[in-house]
Amino acid sequence: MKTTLPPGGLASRAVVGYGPAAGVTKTLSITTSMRLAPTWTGLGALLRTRTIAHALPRSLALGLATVALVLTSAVTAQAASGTPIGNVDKVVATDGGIRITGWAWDPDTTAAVTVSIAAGGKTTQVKANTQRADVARVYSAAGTARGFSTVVPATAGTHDVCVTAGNVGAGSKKAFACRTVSVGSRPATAKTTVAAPSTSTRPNGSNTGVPAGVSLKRHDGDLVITKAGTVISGLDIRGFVDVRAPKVTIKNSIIRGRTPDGSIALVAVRSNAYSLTIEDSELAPVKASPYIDGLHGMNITARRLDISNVIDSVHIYGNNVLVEDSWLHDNAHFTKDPRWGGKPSHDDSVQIQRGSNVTLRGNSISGAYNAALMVTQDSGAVANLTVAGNWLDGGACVANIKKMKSAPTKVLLTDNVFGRNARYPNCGVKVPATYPLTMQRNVFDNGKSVPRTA
Ligand SMILES: [Ca+2]
Ligand SMILES: [Ca+2]
Repeated sequence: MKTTLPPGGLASRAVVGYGPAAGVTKTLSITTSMRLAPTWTGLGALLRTRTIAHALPRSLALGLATVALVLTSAVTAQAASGTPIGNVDKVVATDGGIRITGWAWDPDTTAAVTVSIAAGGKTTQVKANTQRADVARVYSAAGTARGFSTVVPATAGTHDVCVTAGNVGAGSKKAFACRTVSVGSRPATAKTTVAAPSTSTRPNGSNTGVPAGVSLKRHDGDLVITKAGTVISGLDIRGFVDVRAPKVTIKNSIIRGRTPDGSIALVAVRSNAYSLTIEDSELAPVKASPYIDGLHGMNITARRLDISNVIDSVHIYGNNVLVEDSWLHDNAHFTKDPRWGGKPSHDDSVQIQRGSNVTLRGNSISGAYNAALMVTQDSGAVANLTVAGNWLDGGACVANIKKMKSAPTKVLLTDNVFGRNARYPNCGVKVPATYPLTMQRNVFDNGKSVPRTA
C-alpha cells in the first residue's frame, strides 16, 4: 500500500499531514529528495538521500509546522501487509464509565477491524468503522471509516484499559499499550494524565479536546459564570455555559448542552465586559440541533478545542478572538432548517459577523456546508483578521468574504493548506474583486496555489 503526497508547494504541510494518525510516522519510508530550509540542514543530509528506508525522524514530525520544507518530488508512505496498525487516541473517564477513542486498520482486508477493549473486568468488542478522514489522508487504501469511539461501563476506582486490534490474514493481533484511568466521584479539579504527549502537529482527535486520562465530573444543567477569574476544570457539562465575568477559564471539560429553548451556543461570551480562555475541551451536543452553535462571542482565547456536531463551530461578533491548534469538524447540517425557513442550514466552521483583532492559526477546519471561514460583517466591520497556518476545507467555497457596504480591512491569509472538498471545485477564497486581501503561500493539498475567486 502506498500513499503519495504531491510535490511542490509547502511540503511541510503535506508531511505534517501524517501527524493525525499518531504512530504512522514510524512506518514512513521517504523515497524522494527534498530541499530544506537552513535551520534543518542537519536533517537535510538525511532527506536529500535519494532513497531512504528509514523511519521519518520523530523530531521532524514534531517540528515541521514552523519549517519551510519544499518537496521536489513526491513522498511515498508504505504500510506493510500483516499486523493491524492504529492508535489509541484517548482514554477518558466519564460518569460511570470510560470512553476510548482511536483507529485501527488491517491492510489485509477491506472489512472493519474488531477492536477488543479490556476494562473494568470485562472485555468489550467494537468495530473500527467510524469516520476518520485523517487516517485516510495517510493510508488512502484504508478509506475513511477506520475509527472507533465507545464508552465501556466501569465502577469507581482505578482501571487498566487495554485495547487489542484483531488480525485478518498475514500478521497477528495488535496489542496497544495499556492505559490507566481513574473513574469515580472526584472533585472537579481531580485529574490524572497518563498519556504521552501527542506527536501530531495537525489538530485531530488525539491532540484536541479533553486530554487522555482526565477524570470528568458530571454537571447537569446550565452554568452561568458571574465571578471574575473563575476556573472550571474536569467537568462533563450537560447544559450551556454563559460567561458573564472577566478572566474566566474553562479547561479539560466537555460541554454537551441540552435540548435548546431557542438559538444558543454551547459556550458564549456575549459582552465586551467579559472574557474567556478555553483550552483542551470538547464542545459537542449529544443530539445535533439547528439551534445549537459551538463557541460564541468576543474576548475569547481558545486552544486545542474539539468542536463538532454544531451548526457554526465558532461564531464571532466582537473583538479579540484567538482560536488556535483546534479541530473544528463534522458540523451539524439540516436540509430543512427551521432557522432558514425550511431551507438548508448555513453551517460555517468560523463565521465573523463583526470584530477586530481576530486570529485563527494552526487549526484543522472542515465539515461545514456553507464555508470554513465566512466573513459576513452583518453586524459591524471586520478588521485585523489573520488566518495563518490552518488546514481549511469544506463549504461551498472554502473561505467566503461577503460583499457588503465596505470591505473588511487588514485581512491576511497566509500559509494555509486548502482541501479540495468545497462544493464549487477549486473555489478557495471567494471575495469581491475590489476588496483588499493579503494572500501569501496558500496552497491546495495538491500543491497548487489558491486563487481569489470573485
Ligand atoms: Ca493482517
Ligand atoms: Ca453560519
